[in-house]
Amino acid sequence: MTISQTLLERVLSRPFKYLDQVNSTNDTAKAWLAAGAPEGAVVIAGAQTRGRGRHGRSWHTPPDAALALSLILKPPEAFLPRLNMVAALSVYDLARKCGCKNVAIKWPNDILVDGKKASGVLTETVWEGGDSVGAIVGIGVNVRIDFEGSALSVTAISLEDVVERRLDRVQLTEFLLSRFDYWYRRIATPTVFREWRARLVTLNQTIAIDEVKGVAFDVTAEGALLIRDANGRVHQAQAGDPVVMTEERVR
Ligand code: BT5
Repeated sequence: MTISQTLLERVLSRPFKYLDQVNSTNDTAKAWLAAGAPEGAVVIAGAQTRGRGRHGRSWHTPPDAALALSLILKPPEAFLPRLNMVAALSVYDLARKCGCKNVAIKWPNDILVDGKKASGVLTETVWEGGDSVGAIVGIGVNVRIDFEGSALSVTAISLEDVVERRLDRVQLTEFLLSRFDYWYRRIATPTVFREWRARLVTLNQTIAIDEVKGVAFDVTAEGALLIRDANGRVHQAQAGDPVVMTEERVR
């Protein structure tokens, strides 16, 4: 079944816009924020033609095979770093709810199922004269994208591949947003950071990130990754893509 405005209206009790196709739900959400969207409003799309990842990368969202949505939020600035954590925790809960057993968060906010990426999060803050006027939390979840034969097949996975049954994207959307609200209500407490940290598969892995190689031994409360290199020096990564090293490659 495809998602529609009518089907979503039955389960969502928040302001939302459903569009069959957009360039990027983050861009539509930004425009809605500028036009006065209320906190918690969400843009949901059936497909994205120019879905975006971090650092200008692209995000693949073919029609009716994924969740692609962007929440509009206005948290106090101090809590902005926790939005990624809230999003990652919500998707983690969603994957578990679907029946996936082997779910983990790869720092900073990829959701891995059976070691492959099932979801990504792109949070963008909108600033006006040095103040944040809101943030857009974009979440993409692969539900039944067929990656076979594509370059992504090695690293990406869809939830239906894992649970081997048909999933209802309207129900998934409703559950994901309700878990988002659950964690977002706790954003001012230490719980969000603690629970996000507890689900990070990256901790204690030997990784390479940018020019640094070492053991990712912890994260800061703002979400930065702490890496200890072979000389005992500690490095901090704010963003990036950790690559897990085998012992061989470290030496
Ligand atoms: C992300 O970026 O993982 C953030 C993705 C956020 C997507 C959502 S969808 C709703 C909202 N609207 C948007 O326009 N974006 C957000 P990053 O960590 O940079 O990962 C991007 C990389 O993941 C790409 O370079 C590909 O290698 C890979 N990739 C692209 N599409 C994928 C997919 N559907 N599943 C798994 N991997 C994918």
